[in-house]
Amino acid sequence: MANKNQTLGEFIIENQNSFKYSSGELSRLINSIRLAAKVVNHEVNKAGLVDIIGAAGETNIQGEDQQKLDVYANEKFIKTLKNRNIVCGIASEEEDDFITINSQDKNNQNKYVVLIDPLDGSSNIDVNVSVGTIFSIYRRITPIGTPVELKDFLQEGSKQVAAGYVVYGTSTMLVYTTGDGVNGFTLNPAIGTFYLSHPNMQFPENGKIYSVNEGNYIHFPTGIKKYIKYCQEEDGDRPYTSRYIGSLVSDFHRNMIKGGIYLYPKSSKNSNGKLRLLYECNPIAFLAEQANGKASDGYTRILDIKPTELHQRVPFICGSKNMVEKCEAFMSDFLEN
Ligand code: P6P
Repeated sequence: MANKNQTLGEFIIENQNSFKYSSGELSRLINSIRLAAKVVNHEVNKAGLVDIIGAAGETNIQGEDQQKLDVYANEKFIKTLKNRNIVCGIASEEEDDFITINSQDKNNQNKYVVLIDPLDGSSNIDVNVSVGTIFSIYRRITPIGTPVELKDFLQEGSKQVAAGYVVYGTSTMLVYTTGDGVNGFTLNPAIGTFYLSHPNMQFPENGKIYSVNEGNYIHFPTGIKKYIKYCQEEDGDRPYTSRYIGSLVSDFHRNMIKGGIYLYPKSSKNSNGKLRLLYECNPIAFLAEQANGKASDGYTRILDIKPTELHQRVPFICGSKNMVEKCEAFMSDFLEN
């Protein structure tokens, strides 16, 4: 039972035994993410003060200008996970390929792999808009003690053992699930401690917020266009309110608390949408379902999609269950050829 104001450390210990694989390693893994989140939070909060924002002059595998804070966050999470010697492999949006940890150590009994988007929404950094870190954790499927393989990362989202995000906003929060509900912890920066501020987070089944980049409207499939017009019609509790921050973690976090739907559909510009299945959509979808919400690509449950590539993109519709199902109904009524 969650009691408010419990620290994250106390919560992890108290709930460790409820986790079916409870061996303490996952607790140590969540603790290492907690540490990295505090270190990155410190840099994010002073990004405007030192010459750490602005492009690092390089582009990442996504072909996007790599902001220095992207590089910093990526390095910090990878270093923290490596130093704690808890995982056997890491995949990151900022790394072309997955990283093998301690493959030469025959005594390496590490059984978890972590996939991260170290700083999602990084285009918001130099305009002081909130950004986030997203993480996804699986048990490896290849033999313990051997080098990790790509198949350890290409597991369906339904196989995740834990997932969560850090949102660096007006306050910094760590929100995660191990498959037994979603709990949110707020950082007290004065003492560097996360406190349980949002126990058992649940999506309202209905909401009044829709989050989509309407600048892409003309490129959307017909079903999405029809759903957006439905959101804008006067009827019952509509029109809805449009809120789009341009940071998945922030839009998702607000919608989970207030009720709403987030859409990043495919379009004539992006045939599979923009968001990455493994370290954006799967962890967010796991959280959504654990919070009584829903996540699909418009037709298929996100957590059922069998990944084929580390950085593959999928269309993403996620949020309050009734809103997602209404959008899916429009998608099926206007099936695209
Ligand atoms: P657009 C940030 O780059 C991100 O991956 C999500 O956090 C965000 O919701 C989306 O892309 C914004 O993309 O094309 O609307 O700017």
